Amino acid sequence: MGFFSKLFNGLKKTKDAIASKISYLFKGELNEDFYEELEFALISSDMGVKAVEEIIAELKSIAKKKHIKQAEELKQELRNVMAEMLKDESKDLEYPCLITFVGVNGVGKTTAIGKIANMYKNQGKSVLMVAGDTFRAAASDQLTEWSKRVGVRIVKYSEGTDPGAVVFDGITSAKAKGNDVVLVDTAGRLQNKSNLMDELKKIDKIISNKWEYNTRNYLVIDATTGQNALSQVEIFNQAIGIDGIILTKLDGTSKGGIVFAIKKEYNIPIKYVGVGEGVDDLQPFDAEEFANNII
Ligand SMILES: Nc1nc2c(ncn2[C@@H]2O[C@H](COP(=O)(O)OP(=O)(O)OP(=O)(O)O)[C@@H](O)[C@H]2O)c(=O)[nH]1
Ligand SMILES: [Mg+2]
Repeated sequence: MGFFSKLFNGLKKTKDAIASKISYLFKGELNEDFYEELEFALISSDMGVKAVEEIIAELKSIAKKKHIKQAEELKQELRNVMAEMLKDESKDLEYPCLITFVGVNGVGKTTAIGKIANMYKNQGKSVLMVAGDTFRAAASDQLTEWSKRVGVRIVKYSEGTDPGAVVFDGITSAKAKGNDVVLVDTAGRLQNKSNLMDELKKIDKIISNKWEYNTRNYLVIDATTGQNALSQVEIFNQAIGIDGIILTKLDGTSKGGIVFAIKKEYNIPIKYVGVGEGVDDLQPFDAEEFANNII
């Protein structure tokens, strides 16, 4: 199955959830009841109040401007407004660059690194993985497996090593070898949350001191968590600043509407979406494609 059919299938639950709530609305005359029902339906699709209010206001203004009288004619406009809202306006990455992957445990950080390493490798970039999750021995084993599978270099140390030291050595090594892309894995769980944030801040500081090129902090979020995703964005963004979101496990949930809430509340672009466990099941996020798929 190709990625687009996978994305389509991956988003099927989200699409069905939204479609089942709104499709019957787009009939008949456009009036205040229509907007109210649409607002309610979208909010109950995990899109978040702010995003929905903006979408409704935008639709009203379009309807006025274009003299739209029938609800049906507004459906395509809804798709356009959604695509516009999700549009990524951040600058393209320049190389060399170092990307740090953060997120609570089990969301799919290590898997995302494997998939993204593969993507870069296929583009002809030289990639280095850095096993910054030293909390569990299995973590660096898992990343090592990916490095072998994809065929890229990895810097790793034994369990319990200071992750800052691993990152430091990773950077030194990447500079010596002239790598284009450095992908840093981090722990998702430590003794407690404040330990985790302290550790991430330390890693972030070492990176900003030692790596003078481009950096990005990508927060990996499991789409099945729904609204809880927002508090994860809040916490990690406050600790180290988040430049992009990777939304995984869209294949297993109807809660894909959360991308609107994240974009609207934090103005952080969605960079990648994951729709499965295979090496090709993660792709750059495309706002147009996403909006087409759910409307
Ligand atoms: N269905 C599905 N499963 C995924 C996706 N991404 C990751 N997974 C699975 O989720 C599980 C956890 O993935 P990891 O990459 O180990 O997550 P992590 O964030 O590194 O976890 P910790 O290192 O424990 O913090 C694995 O079984 C992955 O195969 C996805 O997009 N869809
Ligand atoms: Mg991991």
